[in-house]
Amino acid sequence: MDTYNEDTALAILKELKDWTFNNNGIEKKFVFKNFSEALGFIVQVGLLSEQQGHHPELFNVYNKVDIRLSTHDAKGVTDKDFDLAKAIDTIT
Ligand code: H2B
Repeated sequence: MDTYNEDTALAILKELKDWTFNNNGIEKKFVFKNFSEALGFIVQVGLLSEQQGHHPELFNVYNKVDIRLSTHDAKGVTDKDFDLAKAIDTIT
């Protein structure tokens, strides 16, 4: 699968909300009311990931969840990452 360079990735990201391009991946930070809400979100992201066969890097501290998406097999950002990002945005 083709990877996108930074310029093209940034153009596609304009159609998404608050995702940034960093070090050949796309990233977004989420803040919730408490750990329970954050954990519920993580579980939903996990289910989406399993549906799509594509998995995020997740970092959680209490009510915060940082997500980083990249396609490890392709060593960059592909449509799989944008598809998962769009799906994640529908559950927030
Ligand atoms: N997730 C991500 N983010 N990148 C991958 O390259 C990847 C994945 N590969 N999930 C998938 C699983 C692959 O290993 C399996 C066999 O589909």
